[in-house]
Amino acid sequence: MHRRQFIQWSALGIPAISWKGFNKQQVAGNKPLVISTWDAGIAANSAAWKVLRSGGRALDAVEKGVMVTEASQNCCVGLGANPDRDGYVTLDACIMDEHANCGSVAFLERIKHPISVARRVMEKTPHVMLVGSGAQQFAIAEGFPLESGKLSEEAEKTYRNWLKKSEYKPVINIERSGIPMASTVPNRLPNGEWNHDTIGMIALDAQGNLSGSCTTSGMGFKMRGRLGDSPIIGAGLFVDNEIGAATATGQGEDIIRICGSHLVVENMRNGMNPENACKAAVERIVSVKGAAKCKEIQIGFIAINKQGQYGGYCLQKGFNFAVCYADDQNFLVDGKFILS
Ligand code: SD4
Repeated sequence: MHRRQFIQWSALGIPAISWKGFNKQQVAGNKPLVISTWDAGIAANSAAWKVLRSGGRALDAVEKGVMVTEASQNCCVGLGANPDRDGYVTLDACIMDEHANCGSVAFLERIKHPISVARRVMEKTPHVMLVGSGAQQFAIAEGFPLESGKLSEEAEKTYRNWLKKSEYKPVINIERSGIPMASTVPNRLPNGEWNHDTIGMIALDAQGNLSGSCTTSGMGFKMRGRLGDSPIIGAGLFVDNEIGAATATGQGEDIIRICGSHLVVENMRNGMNPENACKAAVERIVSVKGAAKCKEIQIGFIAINKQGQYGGYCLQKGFNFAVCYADDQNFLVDGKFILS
């Protein structure tokens, strides 16, 4: 479809789709709408949806949504997650609203809700990003309690296991589809590894405004001080209220290299629907890194546009995302992938 035609159709409120490729993702008008990465996105979407269904602001929805994941001891995000290689959990998060206001924290320790600290950075400081002990000091000054710093039971076990070899393999887990998850702990593989460690969420509210959030414990057993894409505006998250919003998960170093989420939004600005915009960003990573090296990593992008269309794309089989646009519509979608 030509760009001009897309814009004309969109302006008329007509879904910019080809009938051959018809599916719900490409239908405009899913509003309000919230989507988020991975299976933990279902519970997070439910919390976000409560805000959206009552006419609330997308910004509140994306904060409340990912707080559920951050608070869960049984998840891969937040203080219950895997530590760095020195045994400390360090958290990164960012948030962005419909006015291009944004806030971010990184290398934050012993604070349960990094996403809320990121929002305070956005709303209460003249800055975008606070890191490390400065971010922690700011959080405490804002009334966030300082938590114990003790590893969760599961993370302690996994860390002890990792210490046996202490092998430094800075690679995000590739989801091994077909391997059943440990039944008691969602997102844990039976060998104790997390399946993934991030949630990115983007939402369109009833007023037609967009916002996004992204929060992570980063790579398990990373070097102390390592940051990925998740707290970096433009890499792990980007929102442009005229066009759309995108967020990323997977190997952060490669997402940063292409300013991934910003690229996805720019692709939408140039007329692509959300799915194709994500696909083109994944293709960019393959062209920068080379297909052979890409087999060792996973990257997934998800996006929504101003018209209420959504989509996602990833490098390898195994990535999924959660979509919610009605009380009874909160479901997982398997991301299409480019490597076979
Ligand atoms: C990072 N992008 O720190 C994050 C990790 C991630 O699922 O998404 N894991 O690089």
